[in-house]
Amino acid sequence: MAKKNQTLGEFIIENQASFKYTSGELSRLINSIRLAAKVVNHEVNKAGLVDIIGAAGETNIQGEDQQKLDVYANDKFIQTLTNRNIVCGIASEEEDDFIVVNSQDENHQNKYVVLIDPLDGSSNIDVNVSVGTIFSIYRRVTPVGTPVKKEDFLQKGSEQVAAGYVVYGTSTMLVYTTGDGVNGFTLNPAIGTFYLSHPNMQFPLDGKIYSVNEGNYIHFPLGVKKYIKYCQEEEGDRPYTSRYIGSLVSDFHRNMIKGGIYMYPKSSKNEKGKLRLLYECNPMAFLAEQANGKASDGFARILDIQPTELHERVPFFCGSRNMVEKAEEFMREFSE
Ligand code: AHM
Ligand code: MG
Repeated sequence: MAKKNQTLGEFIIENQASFKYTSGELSRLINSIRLAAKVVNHEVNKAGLVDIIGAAGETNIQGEDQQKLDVYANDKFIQTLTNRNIVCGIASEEEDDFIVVNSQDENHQNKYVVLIDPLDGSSNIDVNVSVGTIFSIYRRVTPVGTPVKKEDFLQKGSEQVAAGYVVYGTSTMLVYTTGDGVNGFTLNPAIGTFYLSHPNMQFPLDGKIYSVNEGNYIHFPLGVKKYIKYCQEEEGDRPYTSRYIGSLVSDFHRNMIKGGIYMYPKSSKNEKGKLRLLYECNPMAFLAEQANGKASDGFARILDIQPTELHERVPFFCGSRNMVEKAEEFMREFSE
């Protein structure tokens, strides 16, 4: 039972027993993500400041080059997850291939693999706009005690045991699910603790916000063009409002709170859209469904797609259930 003002640490311990595999391993894993998120948050918040200090010559005295933040975030998440010896494999947007974690534990008992987008929307960093980390967790399918293989990562989204994101926004939040609803925790930066601030988050069934990069309009499939026109029509509660940050985590987070749809369709430029199935769409789709929303590729459920490649892309329609269903209706009717 979620209690307001509970810390994330307390929440994890209290809810461990309700999770179907209760070894404590998943709890330790989420704790590691919490730790890495705090470290990355600290660095993200200094973006810009480092430039100011740099201009005064201080970074040169240290002899350190400013590391790109997405590379920094990638290193921190991988380091934290491997140092604590709790996963058997990691896949990341920043790495071409998956990483086999060599457990120091002789019996090599780790059961979970993690897929991450360490800093999504990182083109927003330079302009002080919110970015996020996305994570997805599976139980391995190959035998425990052996090095992980590709098939441990290429599982359908419906097999996820946990997923979540961190949004580095006006405040920093960690939002996650273990398949029993979605809960959001806000970081109190003064003491470095996440508190449960948004228990049992739910997408409103309907919404009035549509989020899509309309700069790509002429390249979109006809169904998407027609749906966008529908959103703009003067009728009933329409026109809807257009809001697009260009940072999936932030657009999703806002839509979950206010009601809305996020779309990254395929286009004549990108046959499969832009977003990656394994560490962007699947975790967001799992969260959406757990929050009473919906996620689709325009025709079918995201979580049912059998992945074939680590970095494969997929068209993505996600958010308030009625809105996603309406977009699917247009996609079916005007499919070319
Ligand atoms: P990234 O992983 O390279 O940051 O790309 C993913 C991001 C999403 O967060 C965002 O919704 C989308 O790309 C924006 O793309 P575009 O600039 O094409 O609208
Ligand atoms: Mg990304």
